[in-house]
Amino acid sequence: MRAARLVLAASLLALGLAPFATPAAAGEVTVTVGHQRLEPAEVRIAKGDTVVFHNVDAMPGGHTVAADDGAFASPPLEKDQRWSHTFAEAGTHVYRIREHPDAQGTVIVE
Ligand SMILES: [Cu+2]
Repeated sequence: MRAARLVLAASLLALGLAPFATPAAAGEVTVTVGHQRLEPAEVRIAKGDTVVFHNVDAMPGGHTVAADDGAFASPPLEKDQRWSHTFAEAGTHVYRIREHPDAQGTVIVE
């Protein structure tokens, strides 16, 4: 593994790229998805940030998060599966767990 990492670093240097550089500091927020809950229910992010939806509860068919305005929709997530979406535009998106429509959340992109 160590050798592979060195080879990769050397290759990146040869390409003129900085190896293992920290990517531009785009933010990332994680929302926990459960049977009837989204935590936190409201997240406030900046343009270009990513929200990671982490499903922690097992349910036949999984849990799907989908925005009312169609801005995003995940595939059905199995337990411990994550799905992320990056928000390029400012705006407010109300979304819910499709299988539990009362579990509603909001993503505010400033
Ligand atoms: Cu459920």
